[in-house]
Amino acid sequence: MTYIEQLQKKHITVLGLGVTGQGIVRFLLSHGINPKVVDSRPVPPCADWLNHNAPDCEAVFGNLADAALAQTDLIIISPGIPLFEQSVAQAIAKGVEVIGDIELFARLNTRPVIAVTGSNGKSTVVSLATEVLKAAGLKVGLGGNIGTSVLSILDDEHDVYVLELSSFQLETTHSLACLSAMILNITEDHMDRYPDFQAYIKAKQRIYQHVEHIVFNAEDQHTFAEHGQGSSVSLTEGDYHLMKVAHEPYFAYKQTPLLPVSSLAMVGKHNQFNALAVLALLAPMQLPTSAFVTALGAFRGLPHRCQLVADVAGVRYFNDSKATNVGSTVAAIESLASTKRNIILIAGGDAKGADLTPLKAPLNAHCKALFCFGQDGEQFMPLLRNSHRVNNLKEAVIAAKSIATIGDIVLLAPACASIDMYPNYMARGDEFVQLVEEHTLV
Ligand code: UMA
Ligand code: ADP
Repeated sequence: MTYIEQLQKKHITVLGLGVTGQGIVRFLLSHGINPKVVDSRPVPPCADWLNHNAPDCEAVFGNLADAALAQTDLIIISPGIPLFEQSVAQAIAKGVEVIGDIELFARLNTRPVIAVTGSNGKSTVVSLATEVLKAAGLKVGLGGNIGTSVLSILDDEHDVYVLELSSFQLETTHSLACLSAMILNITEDHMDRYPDFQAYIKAKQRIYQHVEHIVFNAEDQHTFAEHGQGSSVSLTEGDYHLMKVAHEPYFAYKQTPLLPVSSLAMVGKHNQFNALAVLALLAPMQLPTSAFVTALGAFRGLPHRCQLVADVAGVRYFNDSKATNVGSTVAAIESLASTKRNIILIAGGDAKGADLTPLKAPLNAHCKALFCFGQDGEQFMPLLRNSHRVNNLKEAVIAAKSIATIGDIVLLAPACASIDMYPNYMARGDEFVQLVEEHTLV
């Protein structure tokens, strides 16, 4: 009996009706399975879609305790719901199997998988890797935490899959076989979901469960695999590293130059690391160098990641709204830093329980002022002497502009999630760009 035939005989509950839940329901329907659909939100994001497309599915919205989760054979759970959620934990205790959509994908997929997790850089690395594979003429399925349900890309058309995986998704993944996989870095994030940092690391480490070619960050021991050899990446000390050839920096493997750093269109040290990560991850694919040259030269980075949005009267404005944790804000400050303390940082929002102290050293070394806003804005105030509390992003942009002088950088890198004031980080970044346009172009 195929795995799909086994599923057809089970009573399945899809828990969560956002992007993931919709992908799961759509997939099950296409195989003749009508799951029960449950969400703790009274009106989940895809409720209308379900009404129109799957009227025969039983739906329970609002209270998980009403959903009889323990009376089902299999729960396919969305990443936003923790396994310790009371009704879920009770179902697990009663012996109900609980998996995520990545696990379902893993059980059905037959193609090579390149998988990436980490606290920062995932989307950039998977997008660049995808561009390289496409430049080599391959059909690539890109999905996961980047925003596309993995089940929506599962078909026979693809030669290879590139998956961005969050710690939440990895918690419910057991059998994902990868050709290569990497944890890019681990710094504190999601401390509102995990009991401690070790638990977050443990979730990320699950990516190495069944990997042929392990790739890790030579400078971050949290990314090292407990079992198995692999390739390390670091600007200075990895198997994949930078080296100079006739004074020109090159991406290199074990002292052999591969291609010049100047072939990378993206700027910043962290993006050079990301390019090395892509070279390491794709090594087992044995692609021609020309594919890397084409993709590295064409890929200019994703929006809202350290993006230069305006240069007005010698003041540069950068939108790094995707800096939703401390590590990414540190990376942004360090990659834009010069010998002058010329950065005016705008930060704040929902800090997700993070310890902000790692920001103190880079702030004091490179920032002339800090404007903080949002739910946890007050927590940023002690980090720098020249800190100011403002009520919103608009006040921050106006205040930053008023003190900026030629050569300065105004950087939105909030080190926080946006959900206290915005629907998502894109809306926050878009508002920043709009405010910069309105208030700087006089
Ligand atoms: N929620 C409830 N009740 C429910 C179900 C969800 O309150 O019954 C809440 C969750 O707590 C969360 C929100 O609804 O606050 C969304 O959760 P979800 O599981 O429905 O999310 P999806 O829409 O399915 O999107 C998820 C990922 N979201 C999360 O893990 C929170 C998306 O990553 C991912 O793109 C998508 O699956 C496709 O794989 C987003 C994200 O923020 C970008 N990820 C975190 C991050 O990158 O830091 C991990
Ligand atoms: P993720 O998908 O892990 O959130 P993104 O590529 O979307 O990663 O980038 C998120 C944030 O992290 C952005 O602010 C970006 O500038 C920053 N960033 C990108 N690559 C790295 C890296 N290798 N190390 C640290 N920060 C990074």
